[in-house]
Amino acid sequence: MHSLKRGVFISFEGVEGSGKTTQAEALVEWLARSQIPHIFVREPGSTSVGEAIREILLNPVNKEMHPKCEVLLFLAARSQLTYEKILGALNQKKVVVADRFSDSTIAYQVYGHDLPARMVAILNRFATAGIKPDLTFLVDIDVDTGRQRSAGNDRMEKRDAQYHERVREGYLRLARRAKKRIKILDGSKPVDVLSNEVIVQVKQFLARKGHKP
Ligand code: Z5A
Repeated sequence: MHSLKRGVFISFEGVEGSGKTTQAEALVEWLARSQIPHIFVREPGSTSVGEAIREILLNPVNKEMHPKCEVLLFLAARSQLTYEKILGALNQKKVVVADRFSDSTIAYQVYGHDLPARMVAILNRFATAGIKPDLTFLVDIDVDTGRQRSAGNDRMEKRDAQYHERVREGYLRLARRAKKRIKILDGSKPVDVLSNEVIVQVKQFLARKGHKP
């Protein structure tokens, strides 16, 4: 069993169908094979409160949901996940792998819906005790290819292509602003090529944090 000097928080981001879940799962398999203590969470969800909120958020019946209500629900689910699972795992020096975290809210609600960035940042800090990922993989793909890959049936996926273009552009802007933390992956590459790139980068990252294999 390997031990880390401190917890490490890794998130995966991208537009629908980018392949981020596939890559997050591949990393989790590698962590398990390498006997590195870890947890895997997805957003919104991974707690019973969060999964109930996910159902409300993604249900196409809730078409009338206001963007302010939407952002507060995402943040409510994130807050529960942070306090119920993530903070404890980081304190226990585990690797936390998250399929989406705060960058999703900036991309989808700030860039996608034009909600005020400063207010969302304040609310996000309040919801999460200020934690943020140490390392983020942004799986970038053009919106059309992503939409062809995904089922496209939930309330968020049903939004028009222009909305998803704003989200993609938002992610790319975030990555330009946080080059050290956010690593862009070309989501059009084959799954195995991408998962090798992720594992190489995670190994280097953990080594820099003092982790000895
Ligand atoms: N949302 C938000 O608005 N604000 C927030 O704060 C948060 C979320 C946290 C739920 O997310 C929605 O909530 C999401 C953002 C919003 N809405 N949208 N749109 P989700 O993560 O549950 O849903 P998703 O983003 O739509 O996930 P997805 O469609 O499942 O996409 P994915 O995770 O990027 O892809 P995947 O499941 O890994 O792969 C999709 C398919 O492509 C699958 O058949 C794979 O086998 C295939 N695939 C994967 N990689 C490849 C490669 N490299 N080549 C070819 N085919 C591939």
